[in-house]
Amino acid sequence: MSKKRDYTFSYGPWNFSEGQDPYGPPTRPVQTFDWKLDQLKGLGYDAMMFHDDDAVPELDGKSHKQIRKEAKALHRRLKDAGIAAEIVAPRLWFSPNTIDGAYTSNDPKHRKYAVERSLQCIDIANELDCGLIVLWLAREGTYVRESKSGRRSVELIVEAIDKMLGHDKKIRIAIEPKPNEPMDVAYIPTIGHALAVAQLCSDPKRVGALIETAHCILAGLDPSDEIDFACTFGKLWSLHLNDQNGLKFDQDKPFGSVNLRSAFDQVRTLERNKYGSRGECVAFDVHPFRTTKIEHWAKHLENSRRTFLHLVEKARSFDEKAAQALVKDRNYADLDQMVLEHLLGK
Ligand code: GLO
Ligand code: MG
Repeated sequence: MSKKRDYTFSYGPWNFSEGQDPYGPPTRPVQTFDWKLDQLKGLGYDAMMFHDDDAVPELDGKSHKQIRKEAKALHRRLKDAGIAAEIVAPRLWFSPNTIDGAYTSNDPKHRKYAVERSLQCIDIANELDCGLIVLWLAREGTYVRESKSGRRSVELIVEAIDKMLGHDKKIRIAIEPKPNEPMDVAYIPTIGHALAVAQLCSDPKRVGALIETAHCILAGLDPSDEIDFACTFGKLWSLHLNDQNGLKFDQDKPFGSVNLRSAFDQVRTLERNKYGSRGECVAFDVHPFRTTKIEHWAKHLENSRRTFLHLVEKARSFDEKAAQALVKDRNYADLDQMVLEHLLGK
């Protein structure tokens, strides 16, 4: 196990969602951005994740100069509050220009919009002193597979990333894969796909990945193996821990709330890979339940962090020597039980 280290925690303003689902309206009123920022330190967090329009609201209607000015003002506020901007992500799934995809839209005007917005996102990140862009490729896929070419789509994604790498010689890009939702089938469903795309880019060293627990589960994969895979390449640059109950809509449940053992495995893997020692954050991409009352609105963030820290202790106190002896003896039955009893505190 690695030496004792502290982790740096992060969340996004969207993690205080209002409870709406496809079948019903919000169950909580919209909170201001200021309120969301004010909660951060008290909850034991250090950094905030941003979409480009979390940082500069309604940016499509604003001039470049105005956008820079607002981003600068936000940077001052963050600095005063001692909060870092962990990532900035272009929100390429709200605009009428991205109905048929962003970088992979069949309409060249819309592809141009997506690239320009991504370059602007880099400018915002620079103002926020943030060197990491996250690409969740929400609409890069299809509802009707015959409507796009898979090969052409991958090429278009690479072209778009190359434009971003060319726009700024230092910026790094972390691709956040997800196999479905909102699309039926997505082009970059797993970490293997994300890292393969990185190799095709003009500067592969600056293209890596962000892993989200729920997205791995939706792809039928083990999150801790996905983490290990990315770490083997030195490419895990951010993380969205949460949980997911099987193959259904993306649930973004509190970390460990469905499968504590899998959460333990994820934390143990992070510890073994010394995740965080190069400044990477542990972010929780979790949402409150629809039933959550206003006064309990931050519980999912508080609880995810608590569970994570308990599991760090569990990973560090796991008797690795005894485990290795069982491995040597191929006594996986007792290894299995040893993990369960460790988690049960027996
Ligand atoms: C949705 C994604 C989303 C992204 C966020 C950052 O499934 O997990 O929450 O992480 O927009 O790009
Ligand atoms: Mg996410």
